[in-house]
Amino acid sequence: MSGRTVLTVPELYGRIEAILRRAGLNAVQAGGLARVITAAERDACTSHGIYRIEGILRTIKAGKVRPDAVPELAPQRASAVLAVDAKGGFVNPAVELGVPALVDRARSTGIAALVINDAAHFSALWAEVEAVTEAGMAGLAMCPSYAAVAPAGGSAALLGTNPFAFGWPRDGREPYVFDFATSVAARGEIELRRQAGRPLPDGWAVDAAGRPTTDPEAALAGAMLPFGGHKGSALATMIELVAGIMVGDRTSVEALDAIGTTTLCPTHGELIVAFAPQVIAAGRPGNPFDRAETLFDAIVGQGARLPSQRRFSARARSESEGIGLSEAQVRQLDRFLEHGLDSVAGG
Ligand code: NDP
Ligand code: PYC
Repeated sequence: MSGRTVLTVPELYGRIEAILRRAGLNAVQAGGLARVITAAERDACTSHGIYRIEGILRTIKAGKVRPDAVPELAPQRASAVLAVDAKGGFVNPAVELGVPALVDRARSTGIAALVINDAAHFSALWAEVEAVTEAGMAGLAMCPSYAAVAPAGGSAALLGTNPFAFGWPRDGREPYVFDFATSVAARGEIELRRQAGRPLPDGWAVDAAGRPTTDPEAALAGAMLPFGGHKGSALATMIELVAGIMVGDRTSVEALDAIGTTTLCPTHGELIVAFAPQVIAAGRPGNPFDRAETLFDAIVGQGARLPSQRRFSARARSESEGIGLSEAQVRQLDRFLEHGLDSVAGG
């Protein structure tokens, strides 16, 4: 890989964690963030990898996140509902604290929900559902973001890009996992295209006047569109309801009002649900895990690929060959480490 620097996964983690510590995050925050950013870069999910560090540093500099927060498992809300108060810090340490308690509970109740409140958010959700599948359970995760998406038939930003992820465990194999924005693409994808000077495909966005646009700049000033028209719009609305209003936290409109910009990480809640299939299917014919394998075989047997296969292949490649960074990426990471919060605008 000429012109590229290749780092092992632990080397990249070490660099990212050092940058975040230099920027003032405590060990709990820096560790949780460095793990999820490294994992995204390892899995070739560039829209939520090291590209996000600049926004994180700007969010810290703007005082919109608590760099010293230590999340707490809050008092139980109901037998199957657990809650973690992220205390205004980033969501990732709160997820790391809450998921082990969640799967423990679901093992006896069959289904349990983890509510996370008051969390700054920037990350992909597959990490959450993969952690649930590692305990042999199925998982769902969702959260609002900030108002950036027009509802189907509308023309102004109201809904978030609201990600939705699901995972199902597979014995001795990578889990079945999908994870996507309910907008036609993640906003990070539009920002990456703006930086690369690449137009958007038709149907992704409207400009500030509500006209269709393929210009990333105009799209960022206007509104993105939901995927699948009214279907994505309804799913995004459901996420506002159950992972915003129902968990007693901000909707995407409220999250945007609170930070005043889409260039910093919003603070809101997240909902993670764990299902123990063997408990839920108890007494019914067939083993749910074996039956799931029959379904996956039938999908792949038609020549279709399972979601996350690209990601798991990238993971295997990164683990054996390392992660390649461009010269510009290496320069940027060096600058972040040397100058800390002085390396980014705002404040
Ligand atoms: P993509 O459209 O890139 O991918 C969506 C999912 O579909 C992935 O699981 C992907 O697997 C799978 N997939 C893609 N192509 C195929 C195919 N041909 N056959 C089968 N499966 C396929 O995701 P988005 O751009 O919508 O979202 C990217 C990320 O952004 C997500 O991780 C999401 O959590 C995150 N996000 C976070 C937000 C936040 O507020 N924190 C807001 C919005 C998005 P694979 O990866 O293997 O290709
Ligand atoms: O990519 O849409 C996105 C996003 C919003 C907040 C974090 N990621």
